[in-house]
Amino acid sequence: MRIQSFHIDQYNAITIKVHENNYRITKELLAQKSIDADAVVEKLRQFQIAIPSWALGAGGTRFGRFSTGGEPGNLEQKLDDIGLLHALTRSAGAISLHIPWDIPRDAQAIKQQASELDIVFDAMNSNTFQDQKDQALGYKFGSLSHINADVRKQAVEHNIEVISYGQALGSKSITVWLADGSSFPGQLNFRRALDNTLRSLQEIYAQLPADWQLFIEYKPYEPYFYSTVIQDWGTSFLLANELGNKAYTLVDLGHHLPNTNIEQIVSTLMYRGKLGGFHFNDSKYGDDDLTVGSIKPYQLYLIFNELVYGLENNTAQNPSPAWMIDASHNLKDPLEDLIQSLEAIRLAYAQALIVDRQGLWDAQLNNDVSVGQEILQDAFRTDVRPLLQEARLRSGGVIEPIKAYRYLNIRQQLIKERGSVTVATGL
Ligand code: LRH
Ligand code: MN
Ligand code: MN
Repeated sequence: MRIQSFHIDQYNAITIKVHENNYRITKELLAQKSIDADAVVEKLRQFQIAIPSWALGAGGTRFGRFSTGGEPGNLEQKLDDIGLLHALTRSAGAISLHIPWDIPRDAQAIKQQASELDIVFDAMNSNTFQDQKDQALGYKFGSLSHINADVRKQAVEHNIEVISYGQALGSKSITVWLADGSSFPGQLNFRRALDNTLRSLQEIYAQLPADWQLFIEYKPYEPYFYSTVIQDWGTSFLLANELGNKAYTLVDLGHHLPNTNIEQIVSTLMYRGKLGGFHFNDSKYGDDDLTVGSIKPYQLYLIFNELVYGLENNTAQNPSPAWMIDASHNLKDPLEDLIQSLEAIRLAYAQALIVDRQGLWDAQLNNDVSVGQEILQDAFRTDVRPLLQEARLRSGGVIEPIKAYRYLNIRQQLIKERGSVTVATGL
């Protein structure tokens, strides 16, 4: 199924009057605070978020997997699904591929399809945390950090191959996430494992095209439960610094121990120009990969507050980070889930854009703690949904994507086209 502009118009006609009124009220409200709503809308229109190729099917847990039906069976169908998301929201104009889950067999055709759907290729992801069929050596005891040089070499070569798949598609970055670690004290020599990892990354980095970036993702635990070689932002930052100016840290929101102050990590990384990208998701306990903003929307907003502060005013040295979702689970329709994630990210961004920066700075200068909090919470408590709706409308999308998705019976159409028992590659 492809969404045509008459579908969009048909749905928007139902809801346009209510929206126009809401937008007018929001615009007046912001004008009273000397904020230009149209300027915020313009920024929202530009803001695109990459959809992970592995989140388009119903995710599983290690206990089970329940198909939603109509799931994409190959990369072409995944692109079509992102095309649907992008047509509705005008904010999902990128895909992040995981290799080998989504190897582009015919790069030219895939590129062509993506460009018809107005989708670009964001960071490529390598995978040395699973053994693949026909793979000579196993990753049970690590990959880039492995004690055996042959295993390291195989893992390095895989990453280099992922870069070349990305080059064929026009991607400009690769994300490396390593499961490497240990589950028992005594299993691993920490320093040796870190040193091996650095050397392996250096070999990959040496093959990185001049206009590419390498993102190093960290995670404290899982799949191993005693130690992880790249356990935190400090380790990732250390490696990125050693590698050079094309290497950056990637922050996955689910990869922190409970109560970690992620917004402060964001601020510190930007201070040194080393924040490369995000994997957005939400969690209550661990790396839960739940819908963005479903559990801790205030934390998400505080993260965007740092991002906007850094990007708009103070951090010329930090390139604009890659915005990617890394969420999937086994309850909701994955497309509805992704629409909700996109909305949550953009809400947090819009709220951060309307923070009274000067007022906040003055409060900080005066150590006026109450006013600082008031200012931050005032923006958070402002209903900015009409701004997002207006941005979508102006870009040719729908005012209310989830409602439109249901109104247009998209899942039913996909089930009709692809069948009701379908399995997508991914987690
Ligand atoms: C690891 C991770 C990493 C992987 C993805 C599938 O937990 O966040 O980004 O590539 O999940
Ligand atoms: Mn991730
Ligand atoms: Mn994760």
